[in-house]
Order: sequence, then structure tokens, then C-alpha cells
Amino acid sequence: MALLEALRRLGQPAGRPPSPQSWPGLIEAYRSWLPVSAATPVITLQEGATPLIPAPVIAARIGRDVKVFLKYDGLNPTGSFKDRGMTMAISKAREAGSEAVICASTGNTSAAAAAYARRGGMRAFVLIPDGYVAQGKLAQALLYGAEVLAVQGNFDRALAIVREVADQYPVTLVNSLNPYRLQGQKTAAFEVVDTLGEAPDWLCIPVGNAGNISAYWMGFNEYRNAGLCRRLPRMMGFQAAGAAPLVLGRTVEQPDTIATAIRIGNPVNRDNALRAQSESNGAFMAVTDAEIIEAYKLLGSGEGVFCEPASAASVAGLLKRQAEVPTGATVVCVLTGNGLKDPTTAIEHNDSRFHTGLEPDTATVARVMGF
Ligand code: AN7
Repeated sequence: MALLEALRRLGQPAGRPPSPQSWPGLIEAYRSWLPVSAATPVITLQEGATPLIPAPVIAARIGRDVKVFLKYDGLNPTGSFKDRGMTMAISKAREAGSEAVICASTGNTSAAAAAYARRGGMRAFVLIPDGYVAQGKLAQALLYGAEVLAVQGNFDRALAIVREVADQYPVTLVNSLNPYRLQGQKTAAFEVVDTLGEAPDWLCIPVGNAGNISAYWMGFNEYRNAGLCRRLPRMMGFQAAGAAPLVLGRTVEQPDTIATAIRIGNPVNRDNALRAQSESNGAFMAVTDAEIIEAYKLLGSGEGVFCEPASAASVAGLLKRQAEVPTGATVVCVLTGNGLKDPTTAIEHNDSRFHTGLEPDTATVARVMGF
């Protein structure tokens, strides 16, 4: 009877819930913090406002009353944090009258560049390392209508080429050398503080070209200087062991890791990232592919959060360095990209039982279920 009564009450709202359309996209939400004016055509897919999800299973592994949150930027419109930078870079390119943009990419930048450029009526040229871009990202770039150029070299080589092309031809570079990219990406730090009411003690983040860690640091500093938070986090940057130039202190000529998003040997934002590390008393550390996959599986089967392998480097790093987390600390791990970007890795690396080829009858299914 109680159930029937509850069902009867469904659809009889006691009050209007918050509108799912109340978020206008990050440029409008943080307009006064961004270099835009009334003349800027805002090209948006309503990116930003991604959830900060508690991670009780990971927190319990650490214990000592440590609180862990996941900044799940994989819920942006193209499935990664790159949308934050791209809404800015593409809006400013459009404002400047640009008709085409170009980027080098391990995949996510190309997906975001393609989506926003096409939405802004521009052409998008994307250079990717042939054979080293996860399937979902390639699908996105193609479907969004980019012109995809796969080069037989790694990301660092592709970036060198697009810098030269953008110097010599009328196309706007939208890699993170474009300063508007980091301006947009700093809003993720704003959102973390707006949600927690204060900056976390630690910010764990995967590092490839080192733009995002630089952008977060800028965002936290701007909020602190404006009195919107009182402290700054320690910036803990994690690189894949086979692609760890900031840990090694030198360029890696042949970067190699299962986390193709961060398969980068010569980060262009090196100096900004090193400043973030030293000013925040942070650290750069390497995590192995095995540690990345362990964290990736734990996030999925423990927390119900599917991120891509590169993103799991932040959690792998936290678990590796957990002894250094102060008792009672608040830790935010940035999950930069959605797990659906890379279905191949998920299918190859999981601990689930996958029973195939079953006879289509109830007895078989019940037997396989263990009944
Ligand atoms: C999921 O898309 O460089 O340290 O070309 O896709 O700011 O480079 C992607 C980088 C982390 C590293 N997580 O961020 C590209 C690209 C994911 C990423 C990073 C990337 P940065």
C-alpha cells in the first residue's frame, strides 16, 4: 500500500526542481574572469559545471579521515577537459576573423577542436600520431567534421609541424600554446573551490603537455588573490613512467605508455608547470602503466566512475603517495577524460567475467550465474 501511495504521488511536484538548463557554459558563468568582451562571439556547448564526486572506496584505502573527490571532467560535451579551453580558443579565433584552426593531438584536443570549430563555422585541421589515438577520439574528430591528418611520428613531432604551419599559413593554432586555452581551463579550479568552499589540500592531476596543471594553478591563485579561497593546494602532477619528462628533468625522445593521451615527451608548458610545482610545494611523480590500470579498474568497479587510462594516473599517483597525505586532508583527483573514449583498453583490462557463446536457454544462464 505504501508503494502504491508513493507511486500515486509521482508527477505531482511539490515545487519546481532546478532547471537542467541553468548553466550557460563557462564563458558566461565566469565572464568577469575571462578575456572576453561584448564583441566576442561565444561559441559554447554548455561545457563546465562538471561534478565533484566523492570517492569513498579510494578514501577508505587511504584511511586517516582523508576525503577524496573526483573532478569528473569526462562529463564535458566532447568528453574531456579540453572543452574548457576550446570554448575560449575558438570564440577568440572567431572574434579575430579566423576561418580555420589547427592542432596536434593525442586525441582529446582534436575532438574538442573539431566540435567547437565546426560549431563556429570554421575548418578544423587535426594532426594525430598515426595509430596512437584511442578509437572514440578518432571517431569524434571524424564525425565532428575535422580534416584528420595522421602523421607517422609522435605527438611532439606533430606539434612541431602545426606550429610551423600556423606561423606560415592563415590558420589559428589551438594547442595550449594558445593562451586562451589555459584561460578557459582555469575555470575547473574555480568550480572546485565553488563546490568545496575552499581549495583542497592536494590536487592530483595527470600531466602530458602540462597545460592543465598550469591552468589549475592560475585558477587557484586568481581565486585566492580575490579572497574566494584562503589556501592553495599542493599541485601533485603524475606522468606515465614511459613518458615522464618532468620527472626525469629531460625530454623523452620515444615516449611510451598505455595512456596514449599523455604519451608526450616534450611538454610545451614545462616552465609554467615547474613554477606551479615549486610555488605550491608540489611534486611531479611517475606512475607505471600497471599502476594506471589498477587505478582505472578501481575507479570503474569500486566507484562506478569510468575514466580513460590517462585520467586514472591521478588516482594511481594518489594511492602511490598516500603515506604523505596529511590526516583529515581533502584531496581532489582530476579525471580529465571519459572512459568511453578508449573502449579498447577497457575491454582488454578488466576483472569482470565475460561468458560468451552461451546456449540461449534459462537453465544455461542460471548455471553460469552459479545457481
Ligand atoms: C585525458 O589531446 O595533449 O598536461 O592532444 O587527453 O594539459 O597536456 C591531451 C592531454 C590528461 C594531459 N588527460 O593534459 C591532446 C592532449 C587527458 C588528456 C592530459 C591529456 P596536459
